[in-house]
Amino acid sequence: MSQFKSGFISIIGRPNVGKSTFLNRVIGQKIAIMSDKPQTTRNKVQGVLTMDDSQMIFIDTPGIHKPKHKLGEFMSKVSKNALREVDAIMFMVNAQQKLGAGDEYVIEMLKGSKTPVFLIINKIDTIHPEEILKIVDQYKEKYDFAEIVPISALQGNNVDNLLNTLKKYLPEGPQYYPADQVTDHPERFIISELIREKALHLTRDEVPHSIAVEIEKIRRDEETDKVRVMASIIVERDSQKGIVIGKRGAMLKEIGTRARKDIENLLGSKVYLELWVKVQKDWRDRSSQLRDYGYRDDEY
Ligand SMILES: Nc1nc2c(ncn2[C@@H]2O[C@H](COP(=O)(O)OP(=O)(O)OP(=O)(O)O)[C@@H](O)[C@H]2O)c(=O)[nH]1
Ligand SMILES: [Mg+2]
Repeated sequence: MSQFKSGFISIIGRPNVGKSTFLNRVIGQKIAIMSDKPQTTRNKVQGVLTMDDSQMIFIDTPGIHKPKHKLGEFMSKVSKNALREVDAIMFMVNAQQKLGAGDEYVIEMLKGSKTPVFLIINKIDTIHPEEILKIVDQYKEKYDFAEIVPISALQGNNVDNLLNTLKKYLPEGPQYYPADQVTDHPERFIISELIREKALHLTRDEVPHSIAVEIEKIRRDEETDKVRVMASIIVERDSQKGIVIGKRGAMLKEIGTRARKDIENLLGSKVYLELWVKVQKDWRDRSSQLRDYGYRDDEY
């Protein structure tokens, strides 16, 4: 029998290319939040895929962009750090987007790395198959990729093939995590992210980027088996607070209803969710508040 294989695989690329969508698809569970807004992912999120003959640990990272504040700098560090000490790197691009300065920047980061880099052309469901070859040619000129794999993370096209190819690049190794563990993050983190996701989906412009979520309390009521979650949505200005609360609280109620459904799915029990909105002026540029909201420099 062949030996068990295991290893770490980083997923990097510009914002919005579908990194978290891919992670959730292969893990078969929502552990990383997704949205059509750029810069959705802010922390490193590890997803563990255990099979009979292998264990792949995927590392989802924040989309690489030019930081405009301390939060952006933190995100950028997280992404860069994820390139170290992994067995393979998936550089994901969006088939709909032209190879631009953002991709060139990522390619520069990859130069000098000894780790095999896969070019993943995602969202192929949105283009004509003939276009794929053109994209492949453009990227081939820029870097010597170990493999080039077109996929649709949303629809699942070619994802199994990608997993089989990745497996070939993994060394023989131990099973790092128990087979039933899908992520390294505690439930508390995922719950706060699910709330942030709903707030992201329902707001626009600068508001989604200005939101953080802080869990105040999670308590299971032994008698009813209901879980009570108390959380605050943090924004940067009073005007944003007004938007997140909405007319007669309608927006906050909608965020709560949507988040509660996802949290119930995650926990497998009924949830009672209480949300507040707080203003912390310019929190994205304040080190101590970044730490409070889970963007800690020592945790990437
Ligand atoms: N049509 C199509 N849309 C996709 C595909 N993969 C992801 N998307 C969409 O692209 C958007 C961004 O997806 P995410 O998974 O949040 O992207 P990301 O790369 O993690 O983004 P950041 O966390 O901001 O860096 C969402 O609206 C997804 O539904 C795909 O294969 N096809
Ligand atoms: Mg993401």
